Amino acid sequence: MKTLQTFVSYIILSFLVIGCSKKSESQLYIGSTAIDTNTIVSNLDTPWEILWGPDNYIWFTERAGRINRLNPETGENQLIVAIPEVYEFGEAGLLGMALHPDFDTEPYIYLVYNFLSGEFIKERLVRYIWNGSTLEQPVILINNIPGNSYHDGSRILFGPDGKLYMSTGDAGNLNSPQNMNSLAGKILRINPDGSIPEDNPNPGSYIWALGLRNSQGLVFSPEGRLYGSEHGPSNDDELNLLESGRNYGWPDVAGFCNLPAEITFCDLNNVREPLTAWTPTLAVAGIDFYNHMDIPEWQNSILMTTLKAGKLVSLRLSSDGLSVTEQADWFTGEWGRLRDICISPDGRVFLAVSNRDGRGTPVAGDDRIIEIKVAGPTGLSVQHKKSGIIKIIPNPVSPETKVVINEEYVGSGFTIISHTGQIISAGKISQTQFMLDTGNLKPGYYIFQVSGQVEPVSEPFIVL
Ligand SMILES: [Ca+2]
Repeated sequence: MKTLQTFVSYIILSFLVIGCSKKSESQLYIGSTAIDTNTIVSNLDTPWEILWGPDNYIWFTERAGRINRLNPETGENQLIVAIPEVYEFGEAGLLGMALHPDFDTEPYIYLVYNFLSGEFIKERLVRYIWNGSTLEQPVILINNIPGNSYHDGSRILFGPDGKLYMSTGDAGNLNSPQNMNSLAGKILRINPDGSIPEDNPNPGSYIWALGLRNSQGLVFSPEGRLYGSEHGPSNDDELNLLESGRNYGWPDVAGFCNLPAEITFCDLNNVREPLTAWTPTLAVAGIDFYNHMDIPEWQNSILMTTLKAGKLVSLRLSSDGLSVTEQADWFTGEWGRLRDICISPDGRVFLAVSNRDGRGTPVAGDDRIIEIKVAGPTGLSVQHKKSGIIKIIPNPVSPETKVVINEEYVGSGFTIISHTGQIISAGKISQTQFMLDTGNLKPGYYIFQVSGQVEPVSEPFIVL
């Protein structure tokens, strides 16, 4: 009987352990900051784009054509739709995704995917409407972009100017990146309705920057600068600061303008050199900007996933954003190929593992999405740890909302940060009570963050 009881207890205990899927799998360190890592969803196939939605869900694509909506708190994953037109072959398939910046009122989802046109692989940008349960009413915004089984890009994201930015690969044609009549090997800038912005650098053209080989990572910094990762050939992966009308050199230039022929080309063609280049290559993929206080080692850094090198690279930027001042590697070999990254408003980092993409060595449970967070309370719960330091009353806010803060913070600076990590406004605290100006904030989730003379603290608030 005792044996049976022990056995039953063991079974119950096993279920309890299995049930605690959110429990930390391993504790690691980022410099001196202890972090926990967790698999929040597993058994995926080549998750390609992961992004944090305004609904506080993670939205992600799988390359075969699936779009998913993941509850990051429970791990519950909802397959929204599978798009039958997607042609997955080699590197081709369903690639980038972006949500309209005013998603609450304009629930548009933008997708880039490869498809077959006769026997040729092409690429298109499509806009769908999210109806609360699935995607409907697809509208093709740009069709028949050159595609191939490799070098298709493509990341898409909205800029602070409300325009959609899209990277395209050279699709294996070395004549395309320098050809202004081809949309391949470019950064495109597009109105949300698919039309060409009037203020693009080349009138009547989507082309905003040229000379790219295969860019699979784009991010805007809080200051509004656009950075891109770029797959080099067998040398010279790049991190670029992308600017309107600039030429990034491919295929005439790889990496810096340092060979005689490259120097000549660069002088003649307004080439902007990369901020950093890597030889041997890492296979650089998705990037995001870390702007939280939880992990000081990553503050003001671009975090870059890599496929071949299987690590996360942090690239700290100078205060003017024009150079990389510090570079460090994290999690090398821990999970395998890393395809993309997103960061939650409270500073958790999520990585998409990509071992089923045809070039990896999948293990049981691959592919997966990994959550990285500081051990203990994260930014969202800093208020609990430092209860009483900042009070926002009432919250959700009203026109009469005031901030009450301890005396020791008078003289400190504060910032209001959006759910995407963008700094919305900043100011200085001159007294222990003051009105919070939220008049120009759109409905959403924000963080009131204080830093300066003493230990930084933050408090989330909601605008309805
Ligand atoms: Ca070079």
